[in-house]
Amino acid sequence: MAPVAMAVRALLLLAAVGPAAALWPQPQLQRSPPAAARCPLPPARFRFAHAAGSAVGPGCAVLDEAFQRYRALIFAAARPADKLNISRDPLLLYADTVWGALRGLETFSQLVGRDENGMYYVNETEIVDFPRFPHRGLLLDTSRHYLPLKAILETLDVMAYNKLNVFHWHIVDDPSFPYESFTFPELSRQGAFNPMTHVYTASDVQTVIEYARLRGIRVIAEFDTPGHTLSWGPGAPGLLTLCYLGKDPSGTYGPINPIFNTTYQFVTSLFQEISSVFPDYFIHLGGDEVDFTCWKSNPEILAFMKKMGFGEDYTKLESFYIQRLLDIVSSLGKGYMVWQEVFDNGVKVKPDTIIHVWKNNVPYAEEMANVTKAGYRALLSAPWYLNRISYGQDWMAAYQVEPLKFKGSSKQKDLVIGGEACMWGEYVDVTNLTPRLWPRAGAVAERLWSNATVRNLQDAYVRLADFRCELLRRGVQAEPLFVGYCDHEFG
Ligand code: CP6
Repeated sequence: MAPVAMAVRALLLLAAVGPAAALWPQPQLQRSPPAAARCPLPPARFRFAHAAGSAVGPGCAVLDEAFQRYRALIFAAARPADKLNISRDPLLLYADTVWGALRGLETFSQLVGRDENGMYYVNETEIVDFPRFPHRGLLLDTSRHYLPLKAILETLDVMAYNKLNVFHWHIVDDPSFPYESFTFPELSRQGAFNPMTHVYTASDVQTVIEYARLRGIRVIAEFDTPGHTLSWGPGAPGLLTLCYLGKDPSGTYGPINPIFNTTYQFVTSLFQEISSVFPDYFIHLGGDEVDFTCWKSNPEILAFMKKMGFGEDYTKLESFYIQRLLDIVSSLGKGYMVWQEVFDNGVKVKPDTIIHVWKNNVPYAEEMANVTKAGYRALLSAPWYLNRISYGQDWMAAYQVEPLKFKGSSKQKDLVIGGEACMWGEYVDVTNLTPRLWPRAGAVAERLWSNATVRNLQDAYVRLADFRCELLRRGVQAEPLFVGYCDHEFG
């Protein structure tokens, strides 16, 4: 009997200071005194400022612009008549880096509430926070459907609200090549759905990179080869393998042709450009789902297989290509990420390579164990395919994943750098991207940010439903988790 009564008292205590601010993702430590002071935040008087002795002052674009953004977000509906003559001790935010300060500003913005009279306030709260994993990504696919620049930028905003910090840009694939290359302009001229309207110009790409940087988000571009490259064909004659029907070319094409020197000259020039355009140390080189049927049909490839002593083993040919590609990209001073097949096929990769685990044919935990046992860094996506939807609350399955639940030493666990939610584009374009992503990607974001012990579904439900209302308030068309309503009215 006693514990029940105590639990109720505890609930009442919380109620007495108003609803505890629901934060998403949950910080590592959040503490309010039993009778937390309520600090009013009159919009007209509120200022973000650099503390005395801070290593960063005005003139740092990352913080100056973040101050403006968060002021607008917090006081979105502020009336000019709001005035209150109360001066308070400053609220303090300490961070080791400007990127940490950005995360702290996001948390602060989520702490701000509004009372019945429309007054803004924060309750006295102490928060200590840091991410559990350094790589918290989201993959967008702009090849199956073109996503307008504006949709990408808006997604970057919401990523920052969720403390996600890596935008994995799966920019080209079989159906279209929207990346405008200055070295090979024919690629998008002939490979984009529409070379005038459905392309990312050099300026668009710079806009994405800078917009992301200002929000503490890295941009990792993926140029997936040797498979998933059909759209490259028209703009790069001779690059793809010609498939045969018996003795004659069938008129269709397969993966990149790995047997010609011209192929390697082409990829060298293309990746030279990519390494200079995308400042991140890592490039994602793909390497997944290579279909061997076309290679098997081509007599020149058969002759090459024989000459190289590969027998019937086409993974050897695949590895031959990937190995050369990796060496090219290394020589450009870049690190690389690859899909798990590259590791599964035994390709020799640099020790700092990130292996991206995506397959579900074998339990992904086994793959995480194997990759880390071999000493490579692992990135998890297998349980986080947000493009897949089903009836019901499928965010819960994504939420319940434990990335470190596999057989292995603590040294192995240290090699897990995080994960990525994937939004493959076969059935997704600008019309349904946002509601399919949010708040579902938030489940992945919290798993990657918060402590491993934060996994109570009921608690997460309440906070995520609340966060989803906050997303609506911020103008994001996030879908509902379940039955309910938001306090604010939306058109
Ligand atoms: N495109 C590319 C895809 C997928 C992959 N690579 C994919 C495979 C299976 C599912 C979803 C996406 N569409 N280039 C695999 C990494 Cl279920």
